Amino acid sequence: MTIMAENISHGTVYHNFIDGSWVPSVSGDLFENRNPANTGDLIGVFQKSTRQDVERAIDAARRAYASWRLVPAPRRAEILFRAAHLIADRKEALARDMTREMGKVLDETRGDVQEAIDMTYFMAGEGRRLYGQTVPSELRDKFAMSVRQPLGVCAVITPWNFPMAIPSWKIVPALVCGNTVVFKPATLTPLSALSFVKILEEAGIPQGVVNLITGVGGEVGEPLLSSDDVRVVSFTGSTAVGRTVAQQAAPSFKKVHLEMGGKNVIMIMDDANLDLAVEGCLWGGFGTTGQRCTAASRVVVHERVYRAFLDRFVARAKALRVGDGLDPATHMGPSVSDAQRKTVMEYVDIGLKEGATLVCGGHPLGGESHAKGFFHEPTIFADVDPSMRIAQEEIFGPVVSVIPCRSFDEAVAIGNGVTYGLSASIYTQDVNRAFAAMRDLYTGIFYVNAPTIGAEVHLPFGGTKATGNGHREAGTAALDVFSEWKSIYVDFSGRLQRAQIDTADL
Ligand code: UN1
Repeated sequence: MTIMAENISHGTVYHNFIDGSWVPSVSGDLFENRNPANTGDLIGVFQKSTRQDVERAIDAARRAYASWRLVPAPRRAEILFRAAHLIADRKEALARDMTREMGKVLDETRGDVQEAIDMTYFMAGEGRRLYGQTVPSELRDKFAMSVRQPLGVCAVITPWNFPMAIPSWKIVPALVCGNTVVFKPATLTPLSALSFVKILEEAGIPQGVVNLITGVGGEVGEPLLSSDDVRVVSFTGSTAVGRTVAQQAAPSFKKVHLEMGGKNVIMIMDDANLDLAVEGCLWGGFGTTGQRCTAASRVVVHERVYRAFLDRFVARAKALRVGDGLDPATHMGPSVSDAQRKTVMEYVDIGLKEGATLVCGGHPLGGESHAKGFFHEPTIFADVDPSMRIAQEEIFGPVVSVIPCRSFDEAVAIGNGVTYGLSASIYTQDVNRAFAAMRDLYTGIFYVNAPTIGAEVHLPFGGTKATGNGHREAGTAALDVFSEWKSIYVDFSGRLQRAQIDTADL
């Protein structure tokens, strides 16, 4: 069966991918995916899957694991290298689909696809490494080593804001380590997920090794989380859902990797290059319409440069053009959905009620040019108190809170004073301050003279506190999520040697 089932009057119907075939859900139910910049533009119609579909996918992945784990890792990696080539060949088309699907501007969707290419090449390289250790034994004629072993079926649950990059961060390391995958993408971005899986299929991934199930969170997620056959769950999304994932996965003792919310801070010191800081705050705050877990939604500014910074920041934010991400003149696209934009509007109300000063934006955009999408003005609140909800809670939209501070120490305290710990940054010319901040901000990612976004695939990605549960994805750290250690001792002495006891034998 082909990837596209049929072209019916209301759009192209796309299928699930189970056990090497593109198949409809047993439910016969479908859901629509529409362009958030123009809701008249139907991207496609996707399967609203049920427990039964998920169980079939898990079963296929469980069976495929028996042979995939024995494929030599360098051979597994060859398939991944081919996949990386294919993504690179199709980069422009994939980026255009992604902009239509979730709204961010083309430059950014090209970056998203590039991140998937980078990750796939990087992890394919790991196929010839996957290093373990060989260490001396404490006993004579005995060899000691540790090797990475796969775990089995991995459930991959991904968000809509990085529709190809984040799936690649999870699926590719899972595969190179020898696991099999059941992939449940966000309901808002099934097409990018499907294109990624289609490329893996074309690159030669064997039947059942990667399975894709589209559908609504609870219905598809619950059976994935409760199944004894699923051994790893890797989830990126909100902290509230992450908590549920951890709870549902606990009874079957799955390895759970959670990558959740952020309330990231840019700290601007009185010696900062202000023009550079303004550029960083625009990109960090309004890039991806503020819909990144790494978004710079708080800016803490030293009182000596507060006014000068704020004036320039507001002037530049007011000049940002909001519109369809496919239009090269657009700086910022829409919110991904009506619900997401409503959340933004609610937080604008909350900020006003809390007494923050609205200095830029604050309204949804309508009118002829914006009527068909979920557009909202870039919004800046000034004179924000660090305890306000707009300075504490993740908004996931184009809203930045600017907070004055009197000293470096106060900036660090405000920076750390949230429940999240993903990314933070400082703008300063003072190397001493830069190093102190690097050490003292309790986050998983830190930048100097750059905004809070822009992580590269070969370094660990993740956060502390309510952002994560101790794991990191990307970099070789991702291998620790998708493999576990086995320590192996080979005694070639021909006699019983007792560790810790036969110590006299030098
Ligand atoms: C996310 O915000 O969910 O560092 C991921 C960045 C991107 C990845 C962001 N490379 O902003």
